[in-house]
Amino acid sequence: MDDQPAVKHEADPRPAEQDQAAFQQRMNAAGGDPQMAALRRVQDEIRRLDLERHVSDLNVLGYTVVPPERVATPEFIGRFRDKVLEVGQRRSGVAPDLKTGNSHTQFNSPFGQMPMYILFEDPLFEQVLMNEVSVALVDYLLGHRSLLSSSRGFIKARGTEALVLHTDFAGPAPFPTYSSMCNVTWALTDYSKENGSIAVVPGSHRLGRRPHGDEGVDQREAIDAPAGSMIIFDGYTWHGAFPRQTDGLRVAYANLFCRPYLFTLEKYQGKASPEMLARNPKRFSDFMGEYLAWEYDTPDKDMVKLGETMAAAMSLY
Ligand SMILES: O=C(O)CCC(=O)C(=O)O
Repeated sequence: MDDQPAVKHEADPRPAEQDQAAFQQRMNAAGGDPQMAALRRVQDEIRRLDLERHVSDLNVLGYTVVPPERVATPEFIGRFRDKVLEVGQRRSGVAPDLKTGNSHTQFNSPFGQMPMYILFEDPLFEQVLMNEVSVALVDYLLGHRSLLSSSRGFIKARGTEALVLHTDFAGPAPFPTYSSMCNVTWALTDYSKENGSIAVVPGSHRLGRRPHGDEGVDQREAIDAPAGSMIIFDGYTWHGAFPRQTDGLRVAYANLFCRPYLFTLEKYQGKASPEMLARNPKRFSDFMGEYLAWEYDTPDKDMVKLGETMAAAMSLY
């Protein structure tokens, strides 16, 4: 990658597939049960990266905020924010005015300007996807072979309407007792209520359904987080956004993930170039869904690949 990785924990240095000895050790410890071995791998990563507090937040609150110094350098966050703004400008023809925000008052939507499907716009977004804190917490919530469902930017100015509370998970209630989707949002400018931060209802992920009417509005909390923070929430957590009341732009980027038996919001399978696949760890190709064997159109389906897909779909971790 010519764009040098600046994310501290840039890539998982020991994915199970590349470290056969560690994998074999876990398999032995798990009595040959691949699901238990996967659970151990997830646990090892949480411990190695010292993420226990964030796992506890995800369980109790349904969201967690990882501080900037744990995820990336200020230099990387600056480049990241500029890339999102660049994509926004390419998509709309509007040059963003980060200082006044006047460029974006025209995007009259609670989402502001929301360029979608942007992973392929710059290799920097691959580094974001493979950030090892993000990978470890996504693997904890959705298992180690979950898929990237969407990659999107948010550029919002003053006056943006409040975004109503919703869940990202779109299935029927009651929701499953395990997580099905999650959202990893990077705040690329400072988040506060006045700045139009995400609004969350702590603990709402446990209700297993989406809010009815105004339910939850009084329990909304703003996320106060400096630029560069990584905000991770369960797909069942009730969330929205406060209206922005300050000048300038609120810039953010979100990767959404789902379990491998769900449809992704955006199409990734078969879309990453061979160069992209080659320059990234294997987990990247799994995020793209390269291993999946759904939707086959031949009578002589590769049963090994189908078995691998079924095992990934059934694995809690
Ligand atoms: O960041 C925002 O303003 C909206 C976030 C949101 O609702 C989402 O990503 O699902």
